[in-house]
Amino acid sequence: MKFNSDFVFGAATAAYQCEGETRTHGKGKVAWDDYLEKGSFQADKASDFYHQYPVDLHLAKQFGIKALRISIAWSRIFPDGEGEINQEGVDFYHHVFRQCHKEGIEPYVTLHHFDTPLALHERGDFLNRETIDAFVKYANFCFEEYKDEVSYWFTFNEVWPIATNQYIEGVFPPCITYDISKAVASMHGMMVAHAKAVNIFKSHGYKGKIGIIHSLETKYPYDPTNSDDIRAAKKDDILANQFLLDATLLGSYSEETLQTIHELLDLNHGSFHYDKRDIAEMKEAANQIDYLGMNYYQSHFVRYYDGENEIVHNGTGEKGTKKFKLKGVGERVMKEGIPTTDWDWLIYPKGMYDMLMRISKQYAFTKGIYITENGLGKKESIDDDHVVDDESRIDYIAKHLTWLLKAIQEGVYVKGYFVWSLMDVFSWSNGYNKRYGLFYTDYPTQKRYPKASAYWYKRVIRNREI
Ligand code: GCO
Repeated sequence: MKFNSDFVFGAATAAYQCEGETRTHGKGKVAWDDYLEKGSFQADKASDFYHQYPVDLHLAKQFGIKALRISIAWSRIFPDGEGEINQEGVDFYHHVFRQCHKEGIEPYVTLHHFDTPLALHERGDFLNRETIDAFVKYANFCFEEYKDEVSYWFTFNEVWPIATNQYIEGVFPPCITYDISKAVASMHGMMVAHAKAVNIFKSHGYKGKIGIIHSLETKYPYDPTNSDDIRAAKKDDILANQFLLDATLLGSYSEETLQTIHELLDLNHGSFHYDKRDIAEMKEAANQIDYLGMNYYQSHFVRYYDGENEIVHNGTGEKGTKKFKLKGVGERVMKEGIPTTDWDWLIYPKGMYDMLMRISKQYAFTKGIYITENGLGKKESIDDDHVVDDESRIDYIAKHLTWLLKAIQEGVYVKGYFVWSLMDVFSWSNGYNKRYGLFYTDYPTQKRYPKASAYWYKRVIRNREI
C-alpha cells in the first residue's frame, strides 16, 4: 500500500529552537531568555537558522522534502507583543518564505510555538484577555503581510503541553506547579485566541488555509479490566486531549468534558469560568477551520491513584526518574514490553492510529489531519566520517508511518506527515542533549550532516512507500 501522490511529506522546526539571534536584530524578549540564563544551556545560537536558512532549505530540497513547518517568532515582529513593529523581523520571514519557494518548498507556518513575548507573558500570558487581543492583532498582521507567500497556517502549537508545563509540571516559565485552574484557563484563553484568529482570517477571504496543532497522547487504562484504571485513563484523556478537541472541533465543551474538569478542579480547590460569548467565536471557528494538526510522540498507560500530586519531569534525560501522579486524574506508568526512549517516553505507534480513528469517529471530522510532528529524540554523536547511523529513528518513523497508512486505509483523511525535526534543534528542557533531526547539527561549526534517516526518508518520499 502506497501513499497517494498528494500526500505531503515534510519536516518541522520552530523559531526559538532553531533561529538563534534571540535578542538581536530588534527581537523582543520572551520569558525563555531570562529563564534559560539561570540554567546550563541557552537558545543562542541554537541551529543558527537565522543565518543558515538557505543551507537548510537547500538540503531539504536535495532530500526530497517539499514541505517545511516553520514558526514565526511573535517578538521578532512585535518586540513588545503589540504596538511597534520591527521591520527587520518582518523582512527576515519574507526572505525565508521566498527562499522556500525558490527551493520548491511549501512553508507551513505556525504563529505561536511556546514563545509569547515577555511583555505579555509578565502580564499573565494567556490568562490575561489582553494577550488574546494582542495575538489576534499579530496574527492578522501576518496574514496580510505574508498572504502571497504563505498558504498554510497554524495558530498555536501544542496548547496542552504549554499549559501543563507552565502551570502543572512547572518546567516552563513561570514554573508554577499543580495549579489546574490556571492550566485550564490558559488552554481556554489560547482556544479563544485561536478561534478569533481563524474567524478574522476567514472574514478577510484569504486564499490560504488555517488550523491548529495539538499534541495528542493516547491514554489507555493500565489494566483494561479494572474500572478504576479505565476511569483514570478517561480523566487524563479529557484533561489533555478531549478538552481541546472539543474546543477545536465542536467549538464548545461537551457535558462529559465539563463535568470531569469541574470534578477535578473541585478536588484541587480550583474552578473554571468562562465568558459564554467565547463559545460563539469557538463555534464559528470550528465550522471554518481547514484541517487539524496532530503532534504524536507517545501514549500513556494510566493507573488509578488517589494520593497527592507528584510530578517529576524527566528533563535530564536519565531513564527511570519520570513520574506523573495527579490527584483526581491518575498515575502514568510504564508498561511491560513497551519500549521507551532515552527520556522514558513510551514508543507506541499504535497510539497514533487509535487517536486518528477516535478523532474521525467521535468528532466525525473529515476535513483532514496533518501529523505535524513525530520523531525520536535521542542522545547521539557523529563519527569521524560524519556518519550518524540512526537505525532506531528509522525504525520509529517507519512503524508510525505503517500505522498511519492503516488509518488511511480504514478511511481517516490524513493529508500529510512532518518529521520532527529537519535538523537537530535546541530542546526546551534538554538543551542540546536531545537530538531529533534528519540532519545532524554540529553546533560548534554549525555544519549539517545528513543522518542515515535522511537518506531513508528521501527514499520513502520518492517511492511513496515504507
Ligand atoms: C523538546 C521537545 C520539542 C517539541 C516541540 C513541540 O525536546 O524540547 O521534544 O522539541 O517536540 O517543540 O512542538
